[in-house]
Amino acid sequence: NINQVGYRTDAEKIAVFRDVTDQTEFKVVNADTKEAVYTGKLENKKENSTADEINWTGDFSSVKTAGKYYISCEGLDDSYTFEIGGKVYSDLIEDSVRMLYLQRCGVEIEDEKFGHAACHTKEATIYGTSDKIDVCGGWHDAGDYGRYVVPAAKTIADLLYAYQAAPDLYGDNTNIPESGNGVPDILDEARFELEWMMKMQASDGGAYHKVSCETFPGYVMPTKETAPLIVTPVSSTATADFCASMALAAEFYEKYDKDFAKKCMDAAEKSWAWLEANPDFLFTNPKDIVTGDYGDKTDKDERYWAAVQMYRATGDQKYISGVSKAYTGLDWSTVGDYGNIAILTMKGADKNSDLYKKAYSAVISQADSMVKTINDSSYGSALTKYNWGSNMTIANAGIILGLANELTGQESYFNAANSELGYLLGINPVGTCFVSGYGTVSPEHPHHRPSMVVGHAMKGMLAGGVNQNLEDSAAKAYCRDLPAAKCYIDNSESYSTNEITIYWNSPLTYLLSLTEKAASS
Ligand code: 9MR
Ligand code: ZN
Repeated sequence: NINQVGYRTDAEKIAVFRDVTDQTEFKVVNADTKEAVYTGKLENKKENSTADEINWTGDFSSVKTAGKYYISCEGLDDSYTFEIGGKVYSDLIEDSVRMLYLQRCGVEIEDEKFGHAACHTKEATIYGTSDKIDVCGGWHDAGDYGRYVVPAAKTIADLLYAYQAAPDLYGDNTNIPESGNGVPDILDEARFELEWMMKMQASDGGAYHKVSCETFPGYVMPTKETAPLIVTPVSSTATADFCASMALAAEFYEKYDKDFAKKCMDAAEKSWAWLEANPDFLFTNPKDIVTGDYGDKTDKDERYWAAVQMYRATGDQKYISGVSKAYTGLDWSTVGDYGNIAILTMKGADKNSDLYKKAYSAVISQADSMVKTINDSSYGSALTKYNWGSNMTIANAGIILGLANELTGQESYFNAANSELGYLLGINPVGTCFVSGYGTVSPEHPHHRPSMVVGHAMKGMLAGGVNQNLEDSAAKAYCRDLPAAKCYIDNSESYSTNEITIYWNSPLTYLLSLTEKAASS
């Protein structure tokens, strides 16, 4: 199993072998000339109990000449052909963001295959009232067309921090309507979501949790989902995430549009006031709206992120006066590490402050334990358990490792971050590159309504990936006899393994940013 999208010229290069009997060697073969350019040893024999395999690895890091290659090993099938090169991830980075354009709601989408007229343009009713508001805009969350503030905030954070990590990677010509306007397209794309989020702010400063219809639609294009839209009540998680996103955004748009930056900051302050006025807020989703829950047991980590982000935006200590510990998580439900990233990458951060030190040790201790797990795993995976959206968790681990590398300059963190990228792009027990349209074998039947209607997968979407809990009928049918790390099925009915979301794509973008930057420095 190889990284199907390719290896950077100077990076560590690993292939994983299974079904090895008495072989001890492998060869790297030039795909054009069929000449072996390198012979290496199979090493690191490991039993992988989650994949129920015995694996070996082959290290061919010393092959540094750009070109197309495959791996051959006597008695085994040849690997897929892969590339070694300086810019193997450029298209992937661009498409990982352009996918968000194709998820836009409320506006006409221009695309040869996935274009459509403006969808979801009617006003929405606020749950339990007859009040109507305009919440047009934003991205469809996933394979469904709901729009939810909590996962939106994760996506925004990933995009803006991806841009912060390596601004040079992001151009102004990725074929979105704003291309050529002098603002990097990734910021234009994020702004599209931010403007929608602003519409989700209630007059008291709180953020409504979500807008969707009462149930999920059939397998139709977004324009065909015409049931009434309902905005569900304010939640403290959505409000804190909103606050953090707006405070972060204010920083990035200052250079391009001062008025917009100010609007972001005003919205952030208003939501902060709501958080202060509602310290013990409990929220449960109305049960009669069966779309995505994005519920939570605690809002402490969201409040931590908001506090740190407000401090970073204003320099005012008052925001962090109540902070006593660093929280963790880059999930939609645990977001503490965004607070840690905010302080650790803040310009002029006081490295001796309690806040900085706690954030630093939270990140490094997670990274250290991830490195251990990755080194113990024959596929270089940071996970020992695979839940819904495991590919996001893998990408999130890569982000923590990339950050640890940035903070310490230690190569072991960089290699581990690259392992997570390798896992996502093909070095995994199911031999799949999890990004549609990339690599040799990738999702062709994602649970993504536009792709299902059009009849083939939109390009550049990261599937949720392996989920050992078998939470849909296709997974139950096709994966029931499989070992945990192989519970994935490229079937459009498998929403628990093969759906796509905006917040699974965005950590891939961020991970790519961090590793590209580290590779070039
Ligand atoms: O990503 C979410 C995952 O962590 C949860 O386990 C799962 C079940 O609650 O929901 C996932 O989110 C889905 C959301 O509820 C609706 N839109 C599609 C999302 C991805 O499957
Ligand atoms: Zn829509």
